[in-house]
Amino acid sequence: MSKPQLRKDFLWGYATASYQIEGAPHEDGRADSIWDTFCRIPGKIADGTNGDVACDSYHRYKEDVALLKQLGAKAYRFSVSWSRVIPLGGRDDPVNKPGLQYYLDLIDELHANGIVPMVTIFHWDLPQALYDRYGGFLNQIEYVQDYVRYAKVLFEAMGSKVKYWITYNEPWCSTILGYNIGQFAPGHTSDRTKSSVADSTTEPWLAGHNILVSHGAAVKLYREEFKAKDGGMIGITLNGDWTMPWDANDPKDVEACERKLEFSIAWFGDPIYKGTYPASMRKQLGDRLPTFTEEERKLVQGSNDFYGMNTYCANYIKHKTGPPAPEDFSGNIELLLEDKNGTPVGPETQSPWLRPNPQGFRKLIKWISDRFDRPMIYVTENGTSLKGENDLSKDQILQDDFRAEYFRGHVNALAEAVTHDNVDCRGYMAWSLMDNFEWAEGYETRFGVTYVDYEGGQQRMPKESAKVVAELFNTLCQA
Ligand code: GBH
Repeated sequence: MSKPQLRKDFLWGYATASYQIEGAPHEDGRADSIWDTFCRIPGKIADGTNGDVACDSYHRYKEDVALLKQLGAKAYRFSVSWSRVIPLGGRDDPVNKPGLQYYLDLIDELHANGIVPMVTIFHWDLPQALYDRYGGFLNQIEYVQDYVRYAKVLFEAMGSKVKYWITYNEPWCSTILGYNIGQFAPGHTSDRTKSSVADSTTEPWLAGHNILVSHGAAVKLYREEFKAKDGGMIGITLNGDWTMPWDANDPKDVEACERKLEFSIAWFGDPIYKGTYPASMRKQLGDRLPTFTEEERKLVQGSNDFYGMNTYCANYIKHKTGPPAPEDFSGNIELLLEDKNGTPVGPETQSPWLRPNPQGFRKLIKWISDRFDRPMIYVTENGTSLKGENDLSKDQILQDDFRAEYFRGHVNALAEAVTHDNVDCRGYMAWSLMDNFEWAEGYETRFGVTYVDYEGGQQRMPKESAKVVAELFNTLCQA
């Protein structure tokens, strides 16, 4: 068998997201997003923090770009804060020039340093004004038009300089964590101890549907008015992790694994690649899952130029007996970290949900490739936290062998999938360029290949893993 390798022009680099790094929430006219307001509610963020300062990247983007260059990155995936560009968010609301300028400057700085920008249009930080005005995602008529106009502002301003567009980061998180469990903004859940509004049994499915339609509408606009002259590609980024049966000898656990992948990935992927929701979801959710009108289907089906893949870990899956709970969102399964024999799915990290499993990565990328008929794939996030990292001294943090080993395992698994499993993968963005605001976990959990000294003047210091990532790609991308 030939040696695993990657294309010579393979695009590798690092990812971040606006609310997690920028800070400056009220500078130059930016208005609140749903994450600014969510962080103010006591108890929502583990360490009581927020993104008010984060990595101060609004003021330090030149340092960020210098860092990328130092690390040898070929690309940088960042996201745009909608409420920085259009503070009130809506299609008739004014564009905030200085806010937009920040991203234009960042893009120019990237180009000046030979780094390819990959722009995520939406990474969870919906303008608060749109939530207040009409409930955000839940109002299709208003939301789709507002999203498309926002996207248009970006295409017009940056289109000539951006070849990679991502409409949404992980709609599963915005919908399930935001509208079912309530762990993420805007915190909707049927659990009345956590939220006084909302219905977990219907809202996530409606929100997901409207997100898909708005994605399709933005792609249509891009293809009709920008693609020919700007020559870029546009796609969506979906998250999902590999599944393995809790009891490999129980066909019901094996089936449950497939169902779980459908509930997390094919929920969005099937409409885009096949034009319908997965049968397993229709069966369990009935008409709580919206149906595509012919017009909606035309917008959504075929709307990916590439598939953006985010994944971190794997899970063992055990089928549940008895009917699914009405608020169930995973296909009536239990998600477990050990199998029947007590074998852990991977070593512990700082994130309770994250157990690294490199071979699971290889199987998952093949599953995605097979299910969606071999799309061009860009891995848009992959990375790990490290148990207790935040409690270590700076010198110890810089020696992050566990993270380095994670990247060795995953990047090699990727090269195997490309070389032996007929997967068409063109790029890989590690999560993350630097430690940053880890949402509901605050700053306790670090995901960076670069240490950020939040208290010591925001110094950025590359960890061992940053060196390893560069070595891996420099070795693999020679073909
Ligand atoms: C990504 O999501 C995000 O895009 C990125 O912003 C973030 O910093 C990064 O991961 C690291 O977390 O607690 O059992 O409900 C990753 C996908 C899916 C991971 C939901 C956490 C929570 C599972 N996420 N999951 S649970």
